[in-house]
Amino acid sequence: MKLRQWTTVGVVAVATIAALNTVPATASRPYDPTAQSLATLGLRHGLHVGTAVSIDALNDASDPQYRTLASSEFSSVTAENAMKWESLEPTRGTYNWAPADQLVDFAKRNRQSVRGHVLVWHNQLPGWLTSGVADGSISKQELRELLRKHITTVVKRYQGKIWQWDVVNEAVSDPWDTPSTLHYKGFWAQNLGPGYIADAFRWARAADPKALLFYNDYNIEAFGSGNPADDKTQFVYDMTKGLRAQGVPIDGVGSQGHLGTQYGNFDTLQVTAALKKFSGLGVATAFTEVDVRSQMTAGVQAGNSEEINPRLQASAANFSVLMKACLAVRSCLSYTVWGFSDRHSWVPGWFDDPPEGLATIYDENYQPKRAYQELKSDLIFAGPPYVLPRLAPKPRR
Ligand code: 9MR
Repeated sequence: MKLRQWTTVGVVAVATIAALNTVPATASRPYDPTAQSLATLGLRHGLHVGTAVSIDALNDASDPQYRTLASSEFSSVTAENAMKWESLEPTRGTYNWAPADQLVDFAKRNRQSVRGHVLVWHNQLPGWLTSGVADGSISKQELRELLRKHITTVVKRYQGKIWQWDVVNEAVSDPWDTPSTLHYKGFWAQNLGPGYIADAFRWARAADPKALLFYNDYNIEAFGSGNPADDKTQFVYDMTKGLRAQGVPIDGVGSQGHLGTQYGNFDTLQVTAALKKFSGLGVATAFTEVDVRSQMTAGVQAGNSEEINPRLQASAANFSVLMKACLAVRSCLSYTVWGFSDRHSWVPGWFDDPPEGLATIYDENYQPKRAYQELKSDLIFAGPPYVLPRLAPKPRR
């Protein structure tokens, strides 16, 4: 890795550390880091702490706390759905920019960075596109051109306003898919072949020379067997290495971080090792969609604390593992939660057999949970020599 390709985003951090060290610790009002937001505490390390934002929740006049917390606790925002293709172009040729524009304006007003999500994904595609391909009225050649046009249009519209783009999302299969040998899966790979990945990054770069371009996926928090046939992290690592070797402008790998307390998850050192290994390729890293769900047993639903407490504690521990690993690795630029309150989380609507929930850092009444406090503690207690300001790569040409 050539050092000049990296810039430090520590200037803010150094300034903030200086500010923290000289904070008005007056006798009447001693400085209290626990009273600071996650955003402020993160920026001590040059780290952005972000959240996915639901535009519906943002616009709900009866839910003002959502807006308050979204604007005050986080230094980065991601559109939970508003920048997906089906939201942007529900009718062929007619873009509905309003919700995505609103998110970008919200971020600007609150001095937040924006993670753009998502340019190429096999889910939440417009019906006209998938049915056109299915009935043969859209040819493969036309499909490729439609993808190029979509990426170019969206990236150009927000050029200069997006810090990190999730260019390609979830391109790789899981061990439970058929065939179980890991492979490039889904609509785009099936119709265009895996070459669409390199194309997408090149088209995104042509449309915005400065945004950091990310590949984003789940279940890549730590390495497993090291065999790309069954270790998704290794598969994504090899893919990234290959793309870099071909000169494809991929600047980062986003690890979503959707965890569950019922699984055997990872310890901080395993996750740290994975982030370090990815940084060895010269790419930035980030946690992009963190949440830690739990099974909502009858006992949990009945309010049984013996069942609730271990879940909240395990959830907090998993949030913390990812945060500590991120802090420990200078390439880890941001830590984004996928919604911040159990009032607005994709989990209960998605996992219903058995039901799951309790996945975020605030409860349904916007009370901070243990997970929130642990993230805060991690940010407060971190510092040199092990936790240093972030290092961001220069966008690759
Ligand atoms: O949180 C999103 C939810 O509101 C949508 O219904 C769902 C549709 O697939 O997508 C959710 O967000 C996903 C994200 O875009 C990509 N990674 C997985 C997230 C959770 O499913």
